[in-house]
Amino acid sequence: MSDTYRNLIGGEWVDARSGATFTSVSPANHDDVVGDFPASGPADVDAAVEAARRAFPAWSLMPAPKRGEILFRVARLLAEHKEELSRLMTREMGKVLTEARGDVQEAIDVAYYMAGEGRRMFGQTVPSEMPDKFAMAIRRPIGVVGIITPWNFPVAIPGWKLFPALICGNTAVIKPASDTPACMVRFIELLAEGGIPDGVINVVTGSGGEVGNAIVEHPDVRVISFTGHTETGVEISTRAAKTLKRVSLELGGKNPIVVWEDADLDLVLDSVIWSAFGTSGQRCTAASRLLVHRSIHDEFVSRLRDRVGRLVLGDGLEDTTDVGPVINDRAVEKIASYAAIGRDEAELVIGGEPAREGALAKGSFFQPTIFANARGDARIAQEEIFGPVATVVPVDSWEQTVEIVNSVKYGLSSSLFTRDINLAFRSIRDFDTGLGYVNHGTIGAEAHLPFGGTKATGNGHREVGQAALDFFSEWKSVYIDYSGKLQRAQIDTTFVDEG
Ligand code: UN1
Repeated sequence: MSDTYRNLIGGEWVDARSGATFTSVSPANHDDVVGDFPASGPADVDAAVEAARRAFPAWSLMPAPKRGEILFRVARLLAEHKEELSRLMTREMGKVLTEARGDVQEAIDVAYYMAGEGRRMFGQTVPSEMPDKFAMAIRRPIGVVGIITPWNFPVAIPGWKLFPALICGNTAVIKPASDTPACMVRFIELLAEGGIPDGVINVVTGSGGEVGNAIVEHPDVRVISFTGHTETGVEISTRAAKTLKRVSLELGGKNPIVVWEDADLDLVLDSVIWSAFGTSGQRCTAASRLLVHRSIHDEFVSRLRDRVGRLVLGDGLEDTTDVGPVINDRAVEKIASYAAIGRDEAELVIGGEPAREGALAKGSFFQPTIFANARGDARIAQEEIFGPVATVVPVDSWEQTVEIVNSVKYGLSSSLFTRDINLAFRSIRDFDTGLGYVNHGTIGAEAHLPFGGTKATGNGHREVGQAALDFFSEWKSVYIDYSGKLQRAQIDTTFVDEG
């Protein structure tokens, strides 16, 4: 059964001005059409930005604790609808139901965290260098923010971006990935039901070229927050520079799990399966490189082959499924092309092909795949594949391990399995990534610590936690002089060294 969905502009659910539509289909079964959505364009974006601009004064002047109360209500509503949203997510983008529930939970966690910020949102008060003068820095809302989100976390990531933006007093125009518009529309319906006023959040569905670019180039949009491919991030940053926007980019990863010779292999195997094949490997944080001490490489590979061979591919709504589909057939082709490259570069241990047996033929599936005995500089060990493919690279020394960990262009997540406390601390110091794990895989970041990476993973910003408040607010430093006379900073003070 397919449904017709609309854009949300200024509190009204409306079609695209052009009347054009596109469809979203389930990656587990392409015959299952999830819905029809507006194929919007720049005119729709203009209307959405105008609505957000009009809603800004009232929303930004509402006391932040009141905005927080609305977010608490939103959090509770999301929790009540968790199962429904999770099922829609699995249907629309494929991840298994347990993981879809985790995705919705992540948005709930951020909603609660940011709701609480309504009563904190700490600024800074510092002593002035002058007598009878007060000094502080406060956070101010910025204005209309543009949010462009990916399909792999279709509820969590919109929540990561929207909730801090809203608690800081901004209004938003948001565009979902073309593969997951239903998740976005349903999520936003719940936010509206929770009491977010008309015009504070506006949703425009459509392509990156038509809708994304119009948001990025709009002169009244002051901030862009984007998660997606590195090339798109560079393009967005370049376009946004013309209107001097603040831009936060969360881009690719090529995340290593390092397995040292003293590691607990049972724990490693559980963690590798979860980190490499969860969400069919389609997380920015997925473990796609397994740097394994040569002394245990062969044992590790053989045990991993057994575990991977038992993974059941299928529709994520079925309890028996371990690994769902990938997002679409273009993804299957891209992963297959990397598998072909991998066959020349390394030893194929298991998988390596699209999966088309039985019911799988109706969807976009790829076999969980392991390559072994690869070099650290192989393309499959350097480039982001974004699918259920992990490459094992044997390592001999700690120095070589650090070099290989840091040899990729990305720097999102890294993990080390060892019982050696000294190596554990060295990994935290020396692995050049924004997230570091010890005796835990590369996925599973929590909502209240900064999320993001180094190098080509982004442009230096961090999401969620306190860091998100810094991104979505403007500092204003305030000086109140109650001396009643002219006091010149840096001039009228006597410094200790001057007697
Ligand atoms: C992403 O893949 O872009 O740590 C986000 C994790 C999740 C978030 C992933 N909490 O894997």
